This record gives sequence, C-alpha cells and structure tokens, in this order.
Amino acid sequence: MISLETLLYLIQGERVLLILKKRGLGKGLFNGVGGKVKPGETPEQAVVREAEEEIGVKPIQLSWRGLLEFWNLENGQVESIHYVHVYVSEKYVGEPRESDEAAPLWFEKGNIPYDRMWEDDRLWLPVVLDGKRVYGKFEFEDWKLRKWIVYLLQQTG
Ligand code: 6U4
Ligand code: NA
Ligand code: NA
Repeated sequence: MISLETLLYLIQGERVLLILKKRGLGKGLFNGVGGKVKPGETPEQAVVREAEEEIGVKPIQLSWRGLLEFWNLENGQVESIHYVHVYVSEKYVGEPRESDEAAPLWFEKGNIPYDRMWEDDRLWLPVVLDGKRVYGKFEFEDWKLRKWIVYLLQQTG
C-alpha cells in the first residue's frame, strides 16, 4: 500500500501546536495535524481539511517544508510506503479545540516531547522548526526505525 499523506505544524512565536492522536496510526503519540490525501485533493487541500477536522482551525499561508518517506517492512517485505508532505503555518483562523481524533497542545520549540513521538521526528522536526526544508527516508522494520537518511534541501526563495 502506498499512501500520500500530510503533516502540519502550527507555529505561534516560540510555540508549536502538536496533537495527541486519539485513534488510528500513531495513537497515543504526539504529532502534527494531518492524514491521508484523498482522491481529487492536492496535499495543500488535504492538510487544510485535516486541520479543520482534527482541531477546528483553518490554516492560511501554508509553507511547504519537506517530503518524508516512511517505508514499513514486515518480515523483510515492504508492507507500506507513506509519502508525507510537511507544512508549517503561522496564520490560521479559529482556536484549536479537541476532537474525536486529536487533543491539541502547545509546546515550546525547545521542549518538544520527542520521547512521546514517532522515532523519526527528532531527526527532522528540529530542522523544520529551524525554518529549513528537508527530505528524509525512514525504514521501519516491525515498527522499529532501522535505517534513515535526512537531507537539508536548498532554499529556493
Ligand atoms: P483516518 O483513516 O481518517 O483515521 P487519516 O487521518 O486520513 O486516517 P492517518 O491519521 O492515519 O490518516 O495518517 C497518518 C498520519 O501519520 C499522517 O499525518 C502522517 C503521520 N505519520 C505516519 N508515519 C509517521 C512517522 N513515521 N512519523 C511522523 N508521522 C507519521 O512524524
Ligand atoms: Na489524521
Ligand atoms: Na483524518
């Protein structure tokens, strides 16, 4: 299964909004807002829809910050591949609120709860929060991170 997905980090000054996922993939972990891109949607449309569904805010002015590949292997076989476009937004309409899917919480940029997040996040999220763009490929075997590569992308204005 190959799926196209999104992640979004709302930023207010030195604070970042994470959600505690209440169900589905990554349940019990903090992550950005996001989910699968549906047929007929662009990744930008999908991430705006997910923000509305998950925390009731409408982001305006999305900034694209990278592409991540998550390869999940089970018994040496590729089980799924997730291509995830990452965005940040400093402007949005509405106040973050809890939903069935997610409980939003603000964190200081210097105090991100990496021990309660996906194993890969500490490898690339600091770069994104530092205003840069990344490409990363992460290989999980039986849900443990085994191999990875992270590139800093050239800034193109
Ligand atoms: P439904 O079926 O509606 O519950 P949907 O919300 O569309 O699902 P979901 O939440 O399953 O999709 O999407 C997975 C989310 O998890 C995406 O935002 C990408 C994110 N994700 C997946 N693997 C990740 C990883 N290794 N590290 C990370 N985020 C990951 O930081
Ligand atoms: Na989601
Ligand atoms: Na969703």
